[in-house]
Amino acid sequence: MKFIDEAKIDIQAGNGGNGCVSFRREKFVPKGGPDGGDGGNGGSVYLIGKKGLGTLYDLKVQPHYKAGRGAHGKGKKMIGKKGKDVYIHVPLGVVLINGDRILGEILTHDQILLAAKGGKGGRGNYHFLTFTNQSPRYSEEGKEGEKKTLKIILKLISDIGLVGLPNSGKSTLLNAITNAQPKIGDYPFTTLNPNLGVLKDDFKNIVIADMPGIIKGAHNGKGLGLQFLRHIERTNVIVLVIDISVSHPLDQYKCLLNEFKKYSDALLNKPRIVVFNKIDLLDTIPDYNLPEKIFYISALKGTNIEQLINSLCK
Ligand SMILES: Nc1nc2c(ncn2[C@@H]2O[C@H](COP(=O)(O)OP(=O)(O)OP(=O)(O)O)[C@@H](O)[C@H]2O)c(=O)[nH]1
Ligand SMILES: [Mg+2]
Repeated sequence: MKFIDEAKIDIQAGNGGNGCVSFRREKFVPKGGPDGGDGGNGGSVYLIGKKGLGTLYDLKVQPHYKAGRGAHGKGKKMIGKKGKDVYIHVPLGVVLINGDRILGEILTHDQILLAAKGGKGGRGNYHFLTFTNQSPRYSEEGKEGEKKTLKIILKLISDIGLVGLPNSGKSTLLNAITNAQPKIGDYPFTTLNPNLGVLKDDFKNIVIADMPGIIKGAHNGKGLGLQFLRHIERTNVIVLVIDISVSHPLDQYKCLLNEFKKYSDALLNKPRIVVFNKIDLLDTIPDYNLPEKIFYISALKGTNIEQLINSLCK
């Protein structure tokens, strides 16, 4: 299914049913009191997190949701039936935005978030019985249900994010250390959408995300950049994947940190490790001095992959 990480939906909760005006009519009771029942509450619209989902594709295809209206009250104090609720299934990691307000986010399976509240049912006329008015001909109308246009964005939830310039070998590394089988190619921007995989031989089910390549200016939306920096925000650890076989490999390191810095401090301050990839193409391996923990690997040949996995498991 197509990877979509942003969608706009129109949601409408149900109106409440009207309260009823009615009077008791019984044999031998000439003047019965008021007995109009309350209207039912309108149905609400909820979002519910579903673990297996990984895209907002469904919301893009079907952007309109409407909950049921409450039924009107009836005589004999009968309450109108409540309107049917609507549950919209969303992947874990979505953020709900209404205008410039964040309404909430969904991070766990079956987590429910109220997105639009149903209108309250109106009260029937028996509520308005007073000493001075024994036969109230008044009842309340049901309230309108909330109506909203919501922006929904998906920020993938993964423990570790593989980040690097195009062609540095991120997807090859994901393929080497997880169950995922991403597309690999000897040209830039092979990966157009994030790929997720679960770390091999690990009982903790560590999820690793392979991101599309990042280029200079990504924070401004250059390349595929900005859209995907968002997905790195939620990872616990960032793995910078750097192609060591090109001249001046450290330029990649500087470029990536620069993009992080311009995007947000939060991204820049996330724990990270540095992986120099493609050492099989070198005769001698340099020894760089960086503040991060460093690994020298060949994702293609599997060199030093074990050590990297062990470190990621910790
Ligand atoms: N020699 C060698 N080649 C590698 C290694 N890792 C990846 N490659 C090659 O580098 C090219 C790019 O690999 P990918 O894994 O697609 O790179 P990527 O970082 O995912 O690229 P984008 O998705 O475009 O950002 C492919 O031709 C890989 O076979 C390695 O350790 N050694
Ligand atoms: Mg790739």
